[in-house]
Amino acid sequence: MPLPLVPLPAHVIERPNPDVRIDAATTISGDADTAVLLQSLLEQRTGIRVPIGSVGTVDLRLDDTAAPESYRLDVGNGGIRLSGDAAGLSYGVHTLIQLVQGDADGWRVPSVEIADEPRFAYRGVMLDVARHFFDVTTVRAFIDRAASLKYNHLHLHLSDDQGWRLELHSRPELTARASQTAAGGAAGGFYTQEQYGEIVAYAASRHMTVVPEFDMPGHTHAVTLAYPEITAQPVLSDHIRDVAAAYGGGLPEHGTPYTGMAVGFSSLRTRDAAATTFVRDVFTEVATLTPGPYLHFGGDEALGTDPADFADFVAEVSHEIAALGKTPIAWHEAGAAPGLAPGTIGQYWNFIMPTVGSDERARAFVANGGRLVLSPADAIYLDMKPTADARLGLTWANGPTSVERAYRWEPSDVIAGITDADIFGVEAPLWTETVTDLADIDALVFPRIAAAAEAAWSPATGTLPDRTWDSFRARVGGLGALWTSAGIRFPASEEIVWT
Ligand code: TNX
Repeated sequence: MPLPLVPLPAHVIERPNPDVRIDAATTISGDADTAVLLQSLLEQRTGIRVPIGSVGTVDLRLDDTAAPESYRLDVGNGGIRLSGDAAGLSYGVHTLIQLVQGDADGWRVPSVEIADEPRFAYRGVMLDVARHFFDVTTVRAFIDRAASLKYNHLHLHLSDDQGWRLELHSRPELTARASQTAAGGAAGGFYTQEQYGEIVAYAASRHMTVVPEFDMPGHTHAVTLAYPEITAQPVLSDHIRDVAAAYGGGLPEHGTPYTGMAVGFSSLRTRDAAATTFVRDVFTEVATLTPGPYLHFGGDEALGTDPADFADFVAEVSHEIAALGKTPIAWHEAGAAPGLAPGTIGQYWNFIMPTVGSDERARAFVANGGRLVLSPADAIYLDMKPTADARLGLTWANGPTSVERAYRWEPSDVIAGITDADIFGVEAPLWTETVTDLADIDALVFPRIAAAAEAAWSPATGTLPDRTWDSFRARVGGLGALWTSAGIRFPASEEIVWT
């Protein structure tokens, strides 16, 4: 049985030494922040509140010479020693807690030596808070889940046709008029700036950077409620009518809240000076609220925008964001624009086998000095149904998407000509048309969020004996008790070998 470690560490040596017991005699010493994290995770898992002191059986050492996000964990000879940089230490704690096993005598940690560091610098999860709104408590819970799998970015999709979810003092009408509704007729909501600050700070305490997105020029129907003069009339294609017929929500009407699930009908009036001012206002303000280096401006599915207008607009927005001292990120469609700010990061959301020129658009970001975040929809869109009979989720991305499909893909194989150096990282998005609360989030994202974490963190497929689907389904299967103790209501997927 492989050790239940997910994502798989870069180097693991299992040793024949005796296990280390976690019991009333256990103590923690060293780096204070990580000690508190370990104490709370150990208590959640074992019920034992291990004291923090100056001499510990578990010693946590900050090592400023360690590679970014790396750690070393040494379990044996009666003690546990962990070292790394600040982020690495917290990842090491999450590895350690995965190793804690219950037995007839209590709790034990097997003797191992681990040296670990991430393959990719950017490891993201996305939460769509526009289709449904999630309160700060739920976002914190989502952050905890992601951090436990060594993700380091939280992309918040803060605006879409169904609502605008962040208070902006420069544009008060957005939340005053466009925040109170959501998909399916659910109640909406928005984050005050103080609440957004709480999310950013909580994420930072878990070594996660918040990446805020305002999606444009499409996905902007909510803006019609606040600033109708800068938005176009909805384009009612056959797709929009089909979605309305299949899922309800009616047809979008300019200036009226939209609660359906169709995409691609709304657009800013990109050539209007007032739209340019709007864009500058929203990104200038969100930049001041966001300590992280990235601002995401969407750019996907702008089917209601003329292609030439689209190209000029996304180029202009990317330069606005760069002028604010931030790195722009856009969905891959924006790669079609010739004038993007150099270094703009592209987020690829087409399939593992690219279609309709999406690979060409992705390569354009790299040619322009940027890198790619890979979110192949048929593998790691966490909103796809996991099985045909699942209560929640969509199926458009060749769905349903099994755990095996979420696992079996290799980042460097997706786009021809793209190598590890061009790949900034991997992000697993959760769109929330069908998702309303934390129980729904758990039901859809687990265990596929663990598969995406392994693509983002672990060495490439095939480079380690355990970097295989068979090993993964056994390793995840050993994490059920840990997840249950953390309050995660994960579905008992039949693809996983639960132990
Ligand atoms: C496509 S992929 C979208 C979202 C939807 C999602 C549903 C992409 C960048 N946009 O607007 O919510 O599909 O799976």
